[in-house]
Amino acid sequence: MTSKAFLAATALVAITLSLPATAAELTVGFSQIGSESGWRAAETSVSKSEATKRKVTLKIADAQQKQENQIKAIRSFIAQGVDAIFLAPVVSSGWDAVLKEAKEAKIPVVLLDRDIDPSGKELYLTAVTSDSVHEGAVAGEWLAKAAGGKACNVVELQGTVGASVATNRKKGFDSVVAKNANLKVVRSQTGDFTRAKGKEVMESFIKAEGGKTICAVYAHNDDMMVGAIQAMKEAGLKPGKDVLTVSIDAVPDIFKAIAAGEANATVELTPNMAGPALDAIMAFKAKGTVPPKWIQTESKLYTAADDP
Ligand code: GYE
Repeated sequence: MTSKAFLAATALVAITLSLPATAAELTVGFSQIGSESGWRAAETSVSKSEATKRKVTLKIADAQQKQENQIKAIRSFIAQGVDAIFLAPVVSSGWDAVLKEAKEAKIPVVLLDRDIDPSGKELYLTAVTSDSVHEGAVAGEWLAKAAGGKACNVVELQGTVGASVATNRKKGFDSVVAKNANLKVVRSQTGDFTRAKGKEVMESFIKAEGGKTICAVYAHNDDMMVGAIQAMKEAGLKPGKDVLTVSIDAVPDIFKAIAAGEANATVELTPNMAGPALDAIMAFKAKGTVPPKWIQTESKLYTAADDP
């Protein structure tokens, strides 16, 4: 081999070695919150199939709703040297230290379905989420129309305390209430996004308010509404008829309730957050393409009129 040819050959080897990982070689660690809702269970299974479609190895760690478990999972992903980390942050604050560790290890982080505080903006590559303030506003606008100007006492079931989606869905709904003097939120409490808590809190609302004075229930997710519907039925109320309902997620069980005339409206949220996140990571790894800071998914209202 001439020295020129040798140089060319070694250069080629060097180029080959430095080529970015192909999709088949990518391993992504996903710190998932848990399985508090039907929506979240769907997100987990869709994430698995989206990863399989793209030949990406996806390692999912279930944090059982605890931020400390999520922090541990992220540290373990860093130690394993994964190519990227997906994080569905249970609450919005307290991520700076661990995300700095990921950044130092040069592992890109993508947020899925919830946000972290703005101070952490530099610590992740992109966030795949819906506009959760808008979702709350869509729910509020539906109720404003459905109430038709009549005085309407609303009870609100909030999501997990400190979760971006709970703060934002409340904010969006409140902005509509502020413009409609007939709407009044008389009770508002967390139901932690679960069916069991949604039922329990609704029972306490009914006790405190006397069921008949409640005109509408707004729940930050469908699971809490399904629990609330149960509570209303047990108290002899007719959800969907005497009491208007609007919630968020569009899971199969709320459509069943809508079809049965026991719920009125839901705002759809796609469980496919991982698909766009994987595409962003693959393009980033292969070509250095930097995605937009926010990849927004759609939110759409469904009622019985849509015949879902
Ligand atoms: O709406 C709720 C879940 O973060 C968008 O979390 C997600 C929310 C979803 O438990 O059902």
